[in-house]
Amino acid sequence: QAAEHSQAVVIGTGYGAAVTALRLGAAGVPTVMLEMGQSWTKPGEDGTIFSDMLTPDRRSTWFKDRTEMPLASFLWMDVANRDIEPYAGVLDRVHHGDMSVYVGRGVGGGSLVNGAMAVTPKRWYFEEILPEVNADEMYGRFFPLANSMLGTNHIDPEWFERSRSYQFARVSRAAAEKAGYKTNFVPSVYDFEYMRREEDELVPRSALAAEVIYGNNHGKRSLDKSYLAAALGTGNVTIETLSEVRDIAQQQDGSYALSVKRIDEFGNVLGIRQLTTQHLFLGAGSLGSTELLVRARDTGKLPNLGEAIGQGWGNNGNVMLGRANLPQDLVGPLESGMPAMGIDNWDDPANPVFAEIAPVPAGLETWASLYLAITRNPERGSFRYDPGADRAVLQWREEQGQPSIDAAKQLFDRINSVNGTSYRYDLFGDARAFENRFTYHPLGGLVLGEATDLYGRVKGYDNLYVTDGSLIPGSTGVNPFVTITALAERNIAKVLAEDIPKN
Ligand code: FAE
Repeated sequence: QAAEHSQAVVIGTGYGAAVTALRLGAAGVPTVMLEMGQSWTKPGEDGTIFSDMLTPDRRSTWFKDRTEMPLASFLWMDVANRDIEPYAGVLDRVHHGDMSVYVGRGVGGGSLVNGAMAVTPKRWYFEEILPEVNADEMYGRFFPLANSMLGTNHIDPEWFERSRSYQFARVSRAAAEKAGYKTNFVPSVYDFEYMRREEDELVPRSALAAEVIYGNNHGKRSLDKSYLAAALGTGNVTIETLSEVRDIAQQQDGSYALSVKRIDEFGNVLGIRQLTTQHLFLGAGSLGSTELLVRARDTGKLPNLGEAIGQGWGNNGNVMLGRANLPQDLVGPLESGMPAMGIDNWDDPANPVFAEIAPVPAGLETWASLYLAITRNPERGSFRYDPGADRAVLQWREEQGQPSIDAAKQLFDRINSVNGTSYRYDLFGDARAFENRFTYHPLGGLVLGEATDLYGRVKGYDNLYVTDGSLIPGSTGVNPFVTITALAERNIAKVLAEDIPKN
């Protein structure tokens, strides 16, 4: 069977991929996007597209027979997880020894499952992690462009103060402020006006109905509603789903040949498709894009790839923890699934921590305050190719997470001592207070300026590009999708101007 050809191919449909496809399509370049997950547009038997967190079904999880929630237990009881039928569900937890990584699967990538927090990093920190990127241009042009395209909006502070669904955040804010810490509202791509109507029971509930990590049926401006809708609207972009790129090779004429495994939603293999392209853009996320290039290098298909491929991976210093609230500090049974506030101690040189005040949308009083802390952990992991499994395996030891725990502990010890509270030890399946065996924020593996040039062009090859979170060197100091989006906008503007011939 002869290979099909497309001028440009974008692998994945997450943030980096979606930006790239839109800009290519708008410039008139015929572009095929290849996504291993499904398109989440068809309602299931219950009339909804996604399942919620309290009664997850097969749609929740990527090919597992049991769900794998970040909060493994409550009062040490295994109440969070459910047995399910293996299926091409929306959330994957990819296991790599001591670290597992949550990623979204489907058209929209992580935007389908994430908490919608749209945070622009502190400029001084951005300049530190990516010193060779022009910060004036990023903060003057590309961050504002990314936020406007993503549909970032801000909570009405007056509504926040009286909303039942943010009582949990007000309780956490009071505890942090009593200890002398500053809190900030965080912008979001969840529509706060919609949420307000949810609370008033004027519209179907989503954030207020325990929907977040398995997808939101309403309210969220995920990429399928923003960048990808615009990309399809150019008429030059098509998206092929349930299509996983397995191998990349270069042909004699310099073009790239891809092997694409096609499956149905139950995992039955339908075939291997061959596709060739002039310009290949990797947007499969930190794990996905890094694996593709580590595999291509170590199987000899792209032998000019260098040592920097697979290096510089970090978890954005993620660590999760819970505090036990005082008995009188009720948060109530209704918690918005979308965080709207963080404890911002990032500017403290001695102990920088940015802790998102996270919900526990359990539908009952939990007496718990939950946090996802982002810390400045200098530890980095790397990927090694395992030929037996044909997989790139992350090298990361549990001890490498310790600096994150130490930083979070310093901040929350103080909050606890000032407030007379303690940690929750019942949330992570055993008696630990700090969970650092998973991350929501995989970053790096194909670091900008190391594995690629300063615009994401892979070193050693022409017309081969990285667009996603794998460019960022392990840390952004805030939740990463705005940074990934803005950097992708900057890079594709350069590539379109210099590398792609005008039709
Ligand atoms: P990503 O969005 O991961 O997209 C990669 C896509 O490529 C996915 O759709 C994959 O299925 C697909 N793919 C992978 N390998 C292949 C292959 N070989 N062939 C074809 N397709 C492939 O990449 N960030 C924030 O800024 N704010 C938040 O509130 C937030 N909350 C989060 C909550 C959760 C539960 C999770 C999991 C993440 C959260 N994040 C948050 C992180 C954010 O979603 C993540 O940084 C971005 O999605 C990464 O964007 P990329 O473009 O790198």
